[in-house]
Order: sequence, then C-alpha cells, then structure tokens
Amino acid sequence: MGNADIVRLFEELAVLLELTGANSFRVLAHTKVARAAESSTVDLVNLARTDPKALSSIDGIGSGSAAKIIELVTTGAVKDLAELRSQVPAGLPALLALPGVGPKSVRLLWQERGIVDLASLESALAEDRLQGLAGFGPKKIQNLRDGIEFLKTAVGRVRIDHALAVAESAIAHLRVTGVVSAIEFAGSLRRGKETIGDIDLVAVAPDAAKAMEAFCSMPGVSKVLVTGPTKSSIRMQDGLQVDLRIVPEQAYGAALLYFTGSKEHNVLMRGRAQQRGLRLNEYGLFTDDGQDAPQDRHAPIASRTEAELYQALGLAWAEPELRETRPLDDICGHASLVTVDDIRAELHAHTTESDGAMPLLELVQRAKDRGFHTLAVTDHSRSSVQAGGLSIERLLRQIDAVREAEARVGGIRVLAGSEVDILVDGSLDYPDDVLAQLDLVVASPHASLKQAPDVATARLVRAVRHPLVHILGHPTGRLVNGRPGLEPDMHAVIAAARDSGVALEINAHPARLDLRDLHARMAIEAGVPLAIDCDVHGRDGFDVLRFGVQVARRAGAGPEQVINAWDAARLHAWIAARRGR
Ligand code: DGT
Ligand code: CA
Ligand code: CA
Ligand code: ZN
Repeated sequence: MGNADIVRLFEELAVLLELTGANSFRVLAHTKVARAAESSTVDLVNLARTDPKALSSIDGIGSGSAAKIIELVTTGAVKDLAELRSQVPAGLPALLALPGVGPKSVRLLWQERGIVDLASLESALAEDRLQGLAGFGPKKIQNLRDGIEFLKTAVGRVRIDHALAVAESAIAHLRVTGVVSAIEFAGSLRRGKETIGDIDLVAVAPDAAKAMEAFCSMPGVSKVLVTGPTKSSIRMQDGLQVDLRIVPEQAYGAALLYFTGSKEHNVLMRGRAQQRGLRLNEYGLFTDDGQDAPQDRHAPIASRTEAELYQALGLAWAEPELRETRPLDDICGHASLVTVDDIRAELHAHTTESDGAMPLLELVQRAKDRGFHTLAVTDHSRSSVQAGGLSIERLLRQIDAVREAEARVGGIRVLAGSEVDILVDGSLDYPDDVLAQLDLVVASPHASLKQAPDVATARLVRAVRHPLVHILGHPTGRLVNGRPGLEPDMHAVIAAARDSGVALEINAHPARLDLRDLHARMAIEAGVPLAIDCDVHGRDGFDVLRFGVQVARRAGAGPEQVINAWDAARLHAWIAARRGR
C-alpha cells in the first residue's frame, strides 16, 4: 500500500459523493486530499502507521480525511466508501469516461431516466428517452451517441510489438498485391516509442486509387474512417487506426520525414529552414517567397530522400529513434547507435528448471544458433515460488548441469547464473556464499512493486551496492500498459550503479522495456553500462531483442555502452572483475 492507494480512495470517494448529490465543498475536500497525496513526497501510509496525528498537519488533509487514511491503513478498507458504493449502481461511474460528460449529467441520467450503465444509456438513446431532460438538447444527445461509439472503438495507445505486427502485415499485403512501389511505416512506430497511438504508412503508388482500395479492403479492417486519393484512414478489428498517405515519388523523403515526426522535431527542422530563407513541408524544401504552398510554384531544392533534406539544411541524417525533442546539433550525425546485429550475448534466460519453456540444452543450442558467444542461464531464485524458483540445492546442481551443457554443445560460453530476487528490504534471495559460486548474478525486483518511492530507492540502491551483483534486472518492474511498478529516484539508483560498477538492464520484452528510454539515457550520461537482455522464457524468446535495442537507441546508446555488444574477452573480463578475479 502506498500514496497511490490513498489517491485512488479519495478520487473514488469524490466521484461517488458527486454522483449521490453531496454538496460541492465536501466533494472538493476529497479531491484536495487526492491531489495532496499524489504530490506528497512523504510516504503517507507509513506516516499513518508511525505518527497518525501528523497526517492532518499536511496541507490539504483535514481531520476527517486523516481518520479515513488511518482506517484504510489499519483495516485495509473504508466503511464510508463501502456505504457510498452500495448507493450507486456499479456501472454508473463508467459514464464519466464519455467525452463532455460530468457527474452532474450522469446524476441526472440516473435519477431522471433510470440509466445505470453504458448499456442502459445506449437503449435510452435508441428509444429517444432523453427528450425533455434539462440540459440534454439535440447537440448534447448527438455528443452522447458519438461518445459511446468512441468508447467502444478507442483502444488508447497499444504496445509497440502489437503495432509493429499490424504495420508489417499491412505493408506485406500492399507489397504482394503489387499496388505500391515504395512503402514504409513512419510516426511513433518508426521512432520506436514503447506505445503507439496510430500507425502512419507512407507509400508511392503507380495507381493511387487502386492502392487505396487494396488498403481499405485488407484482411482485419473493421471500418474505413476516411478515404481519398492521397490519404485513407482505417480502423482494424482490434481498434488500432492505420493511416496511409500516398505521395509523389519525388516527395517520398519529405513525406517520410514529416510523418515520422516527432512534432517537436518537425518544428526544429522548419525553424532551421526558416533561418536559411527556406521553407520545409511534407512536399520538400523550397525557397521561401513569403507565400504558402511553395510546391505549387517552385521545384523543390530537396525532397526525394531524407538524407538529401538534412544535407540541404547543413545537417547529417538523424536516426528516427532520436527525433524527439533534442536539439538538431545533438542528434544529426550522432555516433552510431547499437543494432540488433551488434548483440552477441544473452545474459538473462530461463529454463524449465524455473518458468522457462526450454530445457537447458535447447536454450544453449538456440543461443549458439543465434551466433552468440555467451549465454547466462539465470533461473529464478527461491522466493519466486510461482515461477518455480530454485532452492539452494537445485541451484548448486544446476551449476554442474551448466558446465556439462557448455562442454556438450561447445562453441559458446555458458555462464551459471541466477535471476535473484531483490527482497523487499533490498537484501538478496540467496546467501552470499551461494551467490559467490555463480558466474553471473542478475538481481531483479519481482514482489512488493507498490512500495513508496523512497523505500524503493533504498531497496534498489542496496541491491546495486551488493558486491556480488553484476546486473540490475528490470529495475522498476513496470509493465507497459499494465502496472506502473516501482518509482525510485533513478538518479540515486544510477549513481549507486556507477559507484559499484553494476550494469543496468534494458529488459527487451515489449511488455517490460524496463529501463525505459529516459532512464537508459541517464545511465549513459552517468557512464553506467547497459545490458540489453531478452529475459528468455519461450522458444521465440530471443525475438524480442529488437525492442530492447530500440530503447537503447532512443537513449543514444552505441555498442560501446552495451555489455552484450562487447566481444567475448572484454565481457568475460568485466564479469570476472566484479568478482575480483
Ligand atoms: P502517436 O501516433 O500518438 O503514437 O504519435 P505520432 O508521432 O505517430 O503522431 P501522429 O500519428 O499524430 O502524427 C505522425 C507524425 O506526423 C508526427 O510525428 C508529426 C507529423 N504531424 C502530425 N500532425 C502534425 C502537426 O500538427 N504539426 C507537425 N509539425 N507535425 C505533425
Ligand atoms: Ca502515429
Ligand atoms: Ca497518425
Ligand atoms: Zn527473468
């Protein structure tokens, strides 16, 4: 339990109070507590336990609210909340997600028309039963209809692996049907962001109408949102939107540049053009004659390829992953970024001994088939009971098995390791004399991921300072679109890693991508090496590597900063040095 639980409690109380018609001061008092808990650096749960009187001295928290926090912390529940929930239909708060609909409207719909959830609102709309309700004119009613449609189809941002699969199959479809002569994905997907709002495709087509028709009738399309000769937008059955732009061949580079973005990068590029008396748009780079749409009057100075455009602005090409908000001079002509082909070692992999799907020998063979010079076998430790964590006896037997497997497969160094749990207080899940027998230790947090930030910081710093640890695995435990995970002070964790010579993992699994790009960049700036690891569990476990590499690229990492990209001698020396050998 942490401040976030207090935020949730008071937000829900405020909503329920408003829906039950409580006076606005009471509602506001609860909202204020939520905001106070959200922005407080004090661990309020801990305070409620150790010094409950001090709670009400915090700005925004009155004595009544303090009592509720103490009740939550000591009993795990709050009577007032249960009471309010019992007064409000369970499906009612969901109506608040409709655009432009607040608690007052929801309360009216409920009290005056008996609407209790989205389904009953939909039937009321279908039967025209909202007529005559105060404030529900034809426009508002139409907004409700659109809002329901929106809620049904909106998926929010999707994980990059999902968007990539959709984009690649759309591209393959348009290529095999022969309707495009060039096509690429642009937007956030090309920049490698961890989540994608929609997919942007840019293409050249000999017959645009035919290409658009093929696009709109692809397998998996549920709705054509708009279609025209240069742009179509469709929604896939899973809700993801895909935009296709067809551009003249000579404007392909300019369009790709524009639709790759980011918006901020485009602004910087246009500014650069302006400084030189030029104008940049999705058609190309033109002389600025002070009027809009220069493409209608001038031939472009550059437009065919991205590199040409950067060059015409006096810049070297910028990797798409770096095109976010950083200044052009920092990212254009940036030193080479790490690539999937640079990665020659996997340092975080599971076997059937814990929760992996492959027996040891198969795992080793697959790593070797990938051309890796090193594989570390890192099954879970004993506290990860659900994941089949190894007892000390099983771990010691596995060390022998690893030596045997290495000899049997040959041609690949196999390290006996462990993904040892970082326990709630930052201690490790095996005693030191056991850890000392391993070649490589990855320490990762798995449980208690809702710890208060300062407790999490202390926990991770302690683990990183442990002299037997090589790599801090998925440092926050967050899941993309899933759970926020720990929110430690990453500056402190990175500083500790630098002092003790520990590497930080970018867990390549698209559900994790932990370290995230920003933290990986902080690590690089501090001189802390990165490990990009697949956390292999299944037979296709190595395939997620590209996502981890992309995070490292967004952070500006070159092969130098990534220990898995080092040659065997250098990596093995680094690993051994941690043990003073
Ligand atoms: P997303 O889809 O939310 O994950 O992020 P993006 O970056 O793919 O954004 P999206 O799909 O709205 O637009 C694709 C690119 O097109 C964007 O990165 C830059 C460019 N773009 C779109 N709208 C604007 C705009 O209003 N101004 C500028 N400068 N560029 C824009
Ligand atoms: Ca997009
Ligand atoms: Ca878009
Ligand atoms: Zn793992």
